[in-house]
Amino acid sequence: PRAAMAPGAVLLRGFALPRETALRAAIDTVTAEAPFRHMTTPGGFTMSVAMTTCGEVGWVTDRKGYRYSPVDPLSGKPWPAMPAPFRALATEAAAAAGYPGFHPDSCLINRYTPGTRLSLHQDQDEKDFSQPIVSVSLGLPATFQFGGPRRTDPTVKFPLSHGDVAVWGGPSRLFFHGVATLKDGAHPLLGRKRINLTFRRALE
Ligand code: MD3
Ligand code: FE
Repeated sequence: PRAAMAPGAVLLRGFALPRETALRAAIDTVTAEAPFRHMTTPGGFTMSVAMTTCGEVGWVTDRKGYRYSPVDPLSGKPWPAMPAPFRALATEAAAAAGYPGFHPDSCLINRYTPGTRLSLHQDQDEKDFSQPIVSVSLGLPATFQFGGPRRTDPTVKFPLSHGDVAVWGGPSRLFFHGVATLKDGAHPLLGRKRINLTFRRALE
């Protein structure tokens, strides 16, 4: 099923379900090389969500600011390559949502455990905002909070479940969004956590 969430934003419920086994194996491959870590915001807060990356560049934050880096600051080495099942899923989901020709160069992997959250923010560290963002939800369900172009715009809540894929393009690309505090639970495949894959084209 395909549903519009906002202008340019499309929710593909269950789109990743047929690929869950391959995705899970690919996540394990990436995190063996580039482990999950809790990064620090420029304001000095430690993020409750743990993150890692694969692809040509990875989104990082520390006291110096937010940016894309070609190397993992933990190892000093390039990020792991983007696994083929990741790449295929992102490109196919974007096309299904009306954005053909999407070729991400970065995949941020977010790990939520019960009690963690991602506060309201915009994704604006990429060069070309005409490129959409594809996000994949795996594991425990979450409540996604979706606002508008201004921080003070009212938010609407969307439940996101295992296998759901959302594509954010057009005007929604720069909308404020966040994830409410994750409720406790256990998922049959992933256990007590939620994994989110966020595919972006960061460079030109
Ligand atoms: C709406 N991740 O990594 S995915 C992020 O579930 C991020 O981990 C959340 O926000 C998560 O930056 C939400 C959905 C998402 C991703 C990017 C967006 C929604 C978006 C960009 C613009 C508008
Ligand atoms: Fe975001």
